[in-house]
Amino acid sequence: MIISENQRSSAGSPLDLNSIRQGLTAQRLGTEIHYFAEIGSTNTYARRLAAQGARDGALIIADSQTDGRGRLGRHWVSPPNMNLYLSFVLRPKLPPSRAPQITLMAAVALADALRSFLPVPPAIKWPNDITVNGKKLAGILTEMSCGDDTVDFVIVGIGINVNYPFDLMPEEIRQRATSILVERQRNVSREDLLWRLIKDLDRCYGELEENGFALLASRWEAYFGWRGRRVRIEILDQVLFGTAKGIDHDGALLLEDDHGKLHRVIAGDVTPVNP
Ligand code: BT5
Repeated sequence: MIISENQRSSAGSPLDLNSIRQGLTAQRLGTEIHYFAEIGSTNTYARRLAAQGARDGALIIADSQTDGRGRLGRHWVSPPNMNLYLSFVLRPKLPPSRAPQITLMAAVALADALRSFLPVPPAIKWPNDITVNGKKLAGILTEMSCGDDTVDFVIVGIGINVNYPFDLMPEEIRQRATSILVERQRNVSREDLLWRLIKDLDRCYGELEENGFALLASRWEAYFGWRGRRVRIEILDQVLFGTAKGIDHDGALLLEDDHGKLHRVIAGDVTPVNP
């Protein structure tokens, strides 16, 4: 990415990881931290580290990304020193069929962490966006590697717009994106938010393994703003319309079509439509 002088001079300072390490009480997450001032993509690096045997909970974090990735080959805009770009290597003790629950667990943890930094509660947009007032504040990219009956590793990549001023957002995202700064009208400490996120994700990850998905699913539903709303779902080149009913125990979105038939949607892009 080419950064204009304007963007450079407006950027904040690099993350202070020592202050994060000092207060960290998480049992698994963040016990190994790899920091980069700039990287291609923290997810790509995390995959490589995981393939080389990185431990459960290893954290890769960067102050900017030159090739930040979204789903389906999309791009994640990642300017320096104002946002958070990070990936965790997880090695959950779950069968591969339950691995998709990791994305939903991460969304609950992320929404929990963001709550106290925002003037209004965040919402989850299935499956992987955190929105505020209908605009995208954060995204999650989960990538996994599974054996026949075990999950080898899951990479949970998270991008959060923190102190990202509206006028520095490129045209491609400006109308649909927001940041904590835009919502609160003042900067927040990225270190405080990161520390909080590591704690909340560590807690939710433990809950998923120990108590199963049911409780997390109900918390997910509480953040899901579109239950009962008419939505449009794009699945590759197919488009489906219907009413969002929530999620099932595997984390699939339940969609009731216009004939009353229930569909389980396991991947796709959802947008609300007016009734
Ligand atoms: C996502 O994809 O929302 C997942 C984003 C995950 C990014 C993190 S950053 C750390 C880690 N390392 C990586 O390389 N990735 C992860 P998706 O649902 O496909 O959304 C992508 C779309 O969101 C783009 O096509 C844009 O429309 C929009 N977008 C891109 N950058 C954005 C930003 N900074 N803020 C809000 N929206 C953005």
